Amino acid sequence: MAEIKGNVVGLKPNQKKTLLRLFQKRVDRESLISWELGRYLTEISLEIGRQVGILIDRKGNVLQVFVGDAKSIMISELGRFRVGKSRFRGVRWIHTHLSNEPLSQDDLTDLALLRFDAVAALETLPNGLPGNIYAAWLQPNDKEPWHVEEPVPLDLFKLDFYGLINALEQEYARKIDSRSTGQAMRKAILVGVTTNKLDDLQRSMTELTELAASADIEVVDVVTQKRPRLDAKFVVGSGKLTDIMITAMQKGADLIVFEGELSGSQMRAISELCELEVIDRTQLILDIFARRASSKDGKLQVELAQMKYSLPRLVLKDDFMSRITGGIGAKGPGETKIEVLRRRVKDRIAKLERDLDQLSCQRRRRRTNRQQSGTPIINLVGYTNAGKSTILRTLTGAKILVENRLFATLDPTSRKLRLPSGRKTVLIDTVGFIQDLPEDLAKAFRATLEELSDADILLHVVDISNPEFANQIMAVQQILEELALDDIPQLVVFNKIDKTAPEILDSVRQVWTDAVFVSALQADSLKIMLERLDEMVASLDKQGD
Ligand SMILES: Nc1nc2c(ncn2[C@@H]2O[C@H](COP(=O)(O)OP(=O)(O)OP(=O)(O)O)[C@@H](O)[C@H]2O)c(=O)[nH]1
Ligand SMILES: [Mg+2]
Repeated sequence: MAEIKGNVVGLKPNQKKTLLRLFQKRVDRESLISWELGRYLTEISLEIGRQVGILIDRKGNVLQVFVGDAKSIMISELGRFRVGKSRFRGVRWIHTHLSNEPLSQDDLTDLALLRFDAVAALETLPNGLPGNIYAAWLQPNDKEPWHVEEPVPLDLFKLDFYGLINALEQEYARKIDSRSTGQAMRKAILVGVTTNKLDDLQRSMTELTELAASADIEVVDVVTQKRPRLDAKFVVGSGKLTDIMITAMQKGADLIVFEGELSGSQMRAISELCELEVIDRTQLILDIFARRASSKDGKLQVELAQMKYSLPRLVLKDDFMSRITGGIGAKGPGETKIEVLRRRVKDRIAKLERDLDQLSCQRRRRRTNRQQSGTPIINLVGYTNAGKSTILRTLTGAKILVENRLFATLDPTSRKLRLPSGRKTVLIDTVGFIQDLPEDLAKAFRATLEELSDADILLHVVDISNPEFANQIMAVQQILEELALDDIPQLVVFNKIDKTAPEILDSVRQVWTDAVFVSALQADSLKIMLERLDEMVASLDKQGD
């Protein structure tokens, strides 16, 4: 039943009746609003001394009527007008002002967030007739999200509204389609919030951008915010979130990636509000790992990490759960759907762990054989993208993947390597490290990382051309410590000297006197590294005697 919404307290019965009669009004579909309807609105507004607003659909029907106060008006309960992402809402929002003022920031934000076809404010003249009309609509280019028309008196306002909206909507749909079909990359806004220094956050955002690229995600905007405290519900402030939503709409983003780790309820709250997919850094890394995993071990380990990550976050996704659990499996007495799902995930985790244990037994046998042969094992370790695989490839000619992305390598690869002295060794390449390695991932990759403990020597590869190399060294050392690998003899290899400024090289050489400096792309530069390895292997032999 038709009803007037908003600030209706104190209205006289005949005023309410006048407002209710708005539901019988129609606008022909070519125009934004007719003079007659405008006049009806301003007259009743003047009489009740409050703003009056209406929602009109594409056919020109009045769908809802709202009453505000003298200065403002709010729209509530829009849920049932929701539409797909590629379209506008098919509804325009027109309300009166009691004076001659432009659209407010709230009006424009509503336009953008609620994807109205248009918003307009109508001036109420002292005699109750309509004055100026202020209209605005969304525009699909990248400058401003909306176009605001110059105000004109309503009787002079001429606009082919129907034609305009159709054209705009087609343009929007084209933009959106180009990203959802085929090869086009997903578009994301990266969001970082900190209670500490913005500089530190900035560095993490740079790495997050690289992670996104490694997951084939195009970054359309990077948003950072410093707050005294993180918002419990949305992490960022609500004003910032509004900005993010508007930018997402403008630039066609369908994903928000948060730098920190989000709880299940935060993720859900944000994605429900924005109608966008929301993930955090850990999920992004898991996603990259999932795309890269090719061996049986790798796949099992990634799935295990994903399951462990999702277990504590399952709690809130009701509809998702009911879809999964609907009709499948026996439900124990008294068990709720969430418990059923959790139990399944736990079962799966247990199974994955068993499978991985088995694989790690097999590996252990292989490794024992290798150790018994007395061949020294040299393991490449280091920050992701440092050039580990490139070194292995240059030295052994191994046909392995080398790529300018984070986490190009997931599965360990080993090759025989003969040192200048003629000594035979085994050189192993492994998954790269990253700062704040997600715990679930570290746990899941236990088997892979465990293998490092067999190494006789660690070749710690550092990308010295990366401005963050010092922090990266620390991050790697910390992970080695956590894995109790920090007592294995280590040779620090500064790589990519071909693209590093000489001043930087000089100053690092002075501090790191035990390290070697190479370019993995130039085989010659690796000679000195091999000689040092020879020395280290020789001293291992002495220790062994
Ligand atoms: N200019 C230059 N580029 C290099 C050098 N070494 C490696 N690269 C490039 O750096 C990128 C990363 O090399 P990878 O060998 O894949 O690095 P990685 O350490 O194995 O990385 P992950 O497997 O992702 O952990 C590639 O684009 C390489 O071509 C070097 O000495 N100089
Ligand atoms: Mg690699």
